[in-house]
Amino acid sequence: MRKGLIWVLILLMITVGTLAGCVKTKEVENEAIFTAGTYEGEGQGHAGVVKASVTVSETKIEKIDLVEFHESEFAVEPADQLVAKILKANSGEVDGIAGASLTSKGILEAVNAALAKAYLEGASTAATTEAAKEAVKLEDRTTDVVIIGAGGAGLTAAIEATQNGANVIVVEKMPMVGGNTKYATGGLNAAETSVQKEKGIDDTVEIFIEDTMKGGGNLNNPELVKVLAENSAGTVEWLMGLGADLTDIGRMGGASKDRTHRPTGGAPVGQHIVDVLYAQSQELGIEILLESTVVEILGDSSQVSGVTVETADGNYNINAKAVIVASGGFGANNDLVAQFDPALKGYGTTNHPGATGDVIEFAKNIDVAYVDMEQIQTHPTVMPSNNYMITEAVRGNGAILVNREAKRFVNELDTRAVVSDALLAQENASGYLFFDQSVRESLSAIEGYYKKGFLIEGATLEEIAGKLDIDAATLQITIDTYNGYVADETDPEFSRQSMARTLSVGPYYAVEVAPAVHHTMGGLMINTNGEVVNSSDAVIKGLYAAGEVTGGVHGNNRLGGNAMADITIFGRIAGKNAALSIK
Ligand code: MEZ
Repeated sequence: MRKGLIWVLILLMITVGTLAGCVKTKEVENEAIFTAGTYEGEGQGHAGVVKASVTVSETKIEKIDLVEFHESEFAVEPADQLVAKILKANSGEVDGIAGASLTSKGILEAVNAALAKAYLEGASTAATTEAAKEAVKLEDRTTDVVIIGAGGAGLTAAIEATQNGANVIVVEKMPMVGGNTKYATGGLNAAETSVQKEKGIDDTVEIFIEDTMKGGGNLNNPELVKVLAENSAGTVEWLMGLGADLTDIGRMGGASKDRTHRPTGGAPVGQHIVDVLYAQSQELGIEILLESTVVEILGDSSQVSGVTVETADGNYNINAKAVIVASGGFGANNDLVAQFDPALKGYGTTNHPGATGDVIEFAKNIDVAYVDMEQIQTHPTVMPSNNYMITEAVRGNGAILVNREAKRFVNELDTRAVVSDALLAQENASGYLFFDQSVRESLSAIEGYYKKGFLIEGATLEEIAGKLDIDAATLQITIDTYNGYVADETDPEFSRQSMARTLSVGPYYAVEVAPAVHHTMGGLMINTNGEVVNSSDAVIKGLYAAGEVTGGVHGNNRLGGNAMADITIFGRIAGKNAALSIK
């Protein structure tokens, strides 16, 4: 029944279509189309007015400055890409950047309003007509394994496949590697590691499995969860062998043991792991093609044979014996998110702009099976003002949540679904993440938030209560009560298990937080070998997948730290098996 509903939604999505057409545009060269000068134009972006100052010579758009731009930090990269695209096309008639549609709309409106003032009479239409779109066929290529996506899963798979003797090409639509992995902060979950043993943490693979199944509402595929837990320690060793620092350990929501591995001092894990994987891929000579979008998987529901790639210069096929899909989830595509979970329409997201679920489009001809597409997770502690995620590790290291009545309202380390719902039930559908100087000093990721100016600071509880406009006396009672629970090692109000430290050392800090879309748990159905299956439950020969593009590992709620484990563990499995399959 559920599968039927999913297919209706997928068909709907296919008809809506989310991919921008990538075609080569012909330019009008050496023909005067502008009156040289600098012109201004305005548009409406996601977060307000976008104003562009556009400088043109007689034949060319020379420079674009976004002189007014209020979009979030996550929109800066796509905005730069769009400006580069307009300059390259020498025209404002280009497609927006996937995943940043409203920001793109604002920029394009502003640039085109400026260009309208610059065009010589009649030239605008002439230029547009001349820029008639024309696909160019480039020369095809051949390799052993082609990997779609250069995020954490794709890079990991590329390394394993290469180390197992395959020639590999990685195809990435964004102008940089890393995907969502570069935003991961909290850490990577693993049980029975050498690092845990050194710290005397008594964890087991079985407890890791239990936590993951319970956290996912037992909707997870237990076989995949077993693979995740059993291979976690080995993968931590593998990453450390490549030079990763995973020697600090913390606790995330829904975990009953400290098993979230992260760099020394609690530094953000994602960019570090991307740097390690990228350096290794370069050392191995792996070819990574950026700004190259896969638009089709070649083959059918029984066997695949490569991919079709689109670039600004044209299209070509990469013929391959195996294809690994590691293209990530769809958290940045709110139209898709809302089709699967209408309650999330209009939500912000923690995802990078490329997380748009392109697999729905490029795999539509091979009848892949999808699982759990409607399972979409919100992360509870995201700043509503700019969609910046404040890592769960802050709570793991001792922070609490208070509402506008200055009271706690939830076990802060319950699963994300529970904490998100609790936040939404508060006044303004948000709350304050609250901690003291000792928590700040325990986690270096917090220094980043401090330097970015995200934290509200008060020397005393009274001062910070004033800044938050909440009742100081109630806040004092809340903190005293909580500190008592820490001392007693029991929280009779909310049954919080891990209370790392009391909140008693000023200054105190707070940041307003609310839920935003974080992880799409559904995706391609895979087996324990990382092979993709079709809608008749048969393996599609030569097709593998890993990471957030797959479904089944996390059930209805992914535990913090399990994404980094998922991408690296299943990335390794897919890479190795793809390479071995072609020998
Ligand atoms: O795995 C995650 O999503 C995670 C640990 C996020 C975070 O809060 O840092």
